[in-house]
Amino acid sequence: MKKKALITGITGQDGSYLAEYLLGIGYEVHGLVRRVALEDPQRRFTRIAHLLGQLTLHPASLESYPSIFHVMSQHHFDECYHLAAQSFVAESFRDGFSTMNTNINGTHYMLAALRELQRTCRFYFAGSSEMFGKVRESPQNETTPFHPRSPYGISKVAGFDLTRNYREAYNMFCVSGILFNHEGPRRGYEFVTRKITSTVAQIKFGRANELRLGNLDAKRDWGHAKDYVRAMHLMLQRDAPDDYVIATGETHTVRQFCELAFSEVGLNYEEYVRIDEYYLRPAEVDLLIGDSTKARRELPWQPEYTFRELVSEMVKADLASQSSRGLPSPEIFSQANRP
Ligand code: NDP
Ligand code: GDR
Repeated sequence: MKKKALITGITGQDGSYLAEYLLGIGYEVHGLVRRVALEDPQRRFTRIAHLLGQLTLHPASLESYPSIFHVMSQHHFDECYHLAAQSFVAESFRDGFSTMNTNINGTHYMLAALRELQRTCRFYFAGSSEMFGKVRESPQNETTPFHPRSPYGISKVAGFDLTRNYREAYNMFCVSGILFNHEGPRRGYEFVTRKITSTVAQIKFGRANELRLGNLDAKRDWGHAKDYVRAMHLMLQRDAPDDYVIATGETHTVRQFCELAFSEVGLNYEEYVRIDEYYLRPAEVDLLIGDSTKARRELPWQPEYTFRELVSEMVKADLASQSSRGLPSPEIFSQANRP
């Protein structure tokens, strides 16, 4: 019998890689998507376009418990990966209320519907290193206290607590992955890595002449999303539910990311990068570096991509896109968001 998995956020970076991975190991894969996405598949399903014939998609809203309940009442799932979220930290400062609503209530609705209808379905919650925020120790592991620095981080701590509470109160198999930043060619254009690599490609093709960024000194533990979705699956294969930190154990500054990305095309980042205060955050997470010893020992899991390979793959993919068609500048998205 094929195992059946439900993925929320299947149209996002991780959802698309996870769907691909699960299909590859013989799962039947279902996804929850917004109704508007079904009405506009060409634009909304770009990351899963190549998988559409193999997926079963259900319209549902994270803001509506009945819509989630309805899907759960129609199908039995072995595993549920709850990835859908307002995932952009900067946006959570601009609209903390909708971030909280989607990320906290959405998670609660998923858990409550499972409890009501499918108690044996294993549940994965997409926790985040942003929960550590103003870090109390380095590197950060499963016992490091949380000190979130944004509405997004706060919403993820609430989701983590809800997930743990369903595990403890109702004896359900509910786990959180505490994943550090993970990237790849399918990353959204507003996140700093993709903003850098897509602009590097535009500069190389003469379609842009500068890259406006905020804090170049922030340090992140960046891995590849393909490696990280394998860890999500492994967490649901354990005998007992538990939470795991997933990270490379290396940290780099935004500046170092720029340096490497520009050097991939033979350019010096200092000639193109400009500091724009608009991109500074009201409260910053200065340093993240994860200790994934527990995951490496128990799942067992380890990343395959190096930092250098990640940057190189992202730059090459954006160069290929630029050579085949013009992409909108990431500045267009960001400018549209300016108050
Ligand atoms: P993306 O932003 O690429 O994808 C987010 C997904 O959530 C999209 O499918 C989006 O759907 C969906 N979504 C957002 N808001 C809603 C809503 N109101 N109702 C229904 N669906 C919604 O995120 P990632 O793939 O990068 O991340 C996946 C999860 O992992 C997120 O929860 C994120 O917070 C978390 N995370 C990510 C990390 C990373 O470095 N990537 C690290 C740690 C945690 P649509 O396409 O319709 O907008
Ligand atoms: P992050 O990712 O906030 O860590 O959250 P992001 O790529 O947005 O920022 C990383 C760091 O880069 C600095 N930065 C800029 N960031 C953006 N987006 N744009 C800029 O111009 C810019 N200049 C500097 C930021 O200040 C920050 O320090 C990601 C998301 O995927 C979350 O959903 C996830 O939970 C965490 O990673 C782990």
